[in-house]
Amino acid sequence: MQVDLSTTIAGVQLDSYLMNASGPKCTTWDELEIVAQSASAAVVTKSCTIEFREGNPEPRYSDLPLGSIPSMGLPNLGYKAYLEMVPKLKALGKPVVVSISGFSIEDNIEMVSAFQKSDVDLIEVNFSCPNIPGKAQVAYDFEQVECALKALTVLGDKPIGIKLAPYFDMSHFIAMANILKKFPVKFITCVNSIGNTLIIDPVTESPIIKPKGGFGGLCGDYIKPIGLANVRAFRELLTDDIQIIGVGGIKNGVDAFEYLLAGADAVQIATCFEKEGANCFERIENELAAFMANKGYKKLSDAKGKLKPL
Ligand code: RRO
Repeated sequence: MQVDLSTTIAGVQLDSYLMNASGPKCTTWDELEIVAQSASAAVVTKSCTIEFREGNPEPRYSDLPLGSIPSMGLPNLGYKAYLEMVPKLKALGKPVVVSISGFSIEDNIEMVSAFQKSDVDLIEVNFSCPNIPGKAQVAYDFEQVECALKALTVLGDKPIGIKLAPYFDMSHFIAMANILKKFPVKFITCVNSIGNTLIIDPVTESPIIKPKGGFGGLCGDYIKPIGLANVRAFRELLTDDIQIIGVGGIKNGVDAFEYLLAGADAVQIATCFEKEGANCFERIENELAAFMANKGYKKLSDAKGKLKPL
């Protein structure tokens, strides 16, 4: 039985439910071209800043048995390079999602304004990079989120979404949902890595990555229950005009299905793409289709948000 995994985010048609996450292997033209040629439903860029950034000192990424811990520090080509790439990226035939991550509201206004005038399909504003020394995650400062959304949602008609940090308290889900409802935000992407986690190597007696004394963003299997809870909580608190892209620990079709039950409209893959390469999109898509077919589901909406209460 064929299962239809097509979806839409803010009116943008996606041929499947899976795409790459802003993060691994999406910084350079060559990397983005590989994503475009894979089964990823869209091409999502690495978060960009006003200027080119080298990023944090190495070692700044480590694989872990159940995931990874990056502290890349936003290495990217600078937003103008991505702006120039947009027509070429679009010519590869897939929706293009640009991720921006300014260091101030002014930075984000400059970048959102520029991409509003481009041909990108969606703009994802990253409020949750945990790995810049001395910079707090905007997503944990509700007042700042509100100020930023006020400024960023009036700059044009292209749909804007925001990439959220993981939240761990019901009061925070409620506070953030109430802010989101005040603005024409079209989607949220949750969750970013769990910031400021520490992995210690007991043999060397050192952290395993260098930046921030070893504090980095935890990714992969470790964070799947947190990602699922964030998607679920926001799905229950928000109205349907704000869609949800789930991310966190998806490495097979069953993981992707669990995010669907929690209420995700689409999902993004980070660590698994980093570890396995671009074949992961087709593999996970096939696994999801097979798992759903086995249950008799024909399309995403048959299961979307339909987590059954115990
Ligand atoms: O570049 C990074 O270190 C990074 C970013 Br921008 C982010 O949003 N999340 C993350 O775990 N790492």
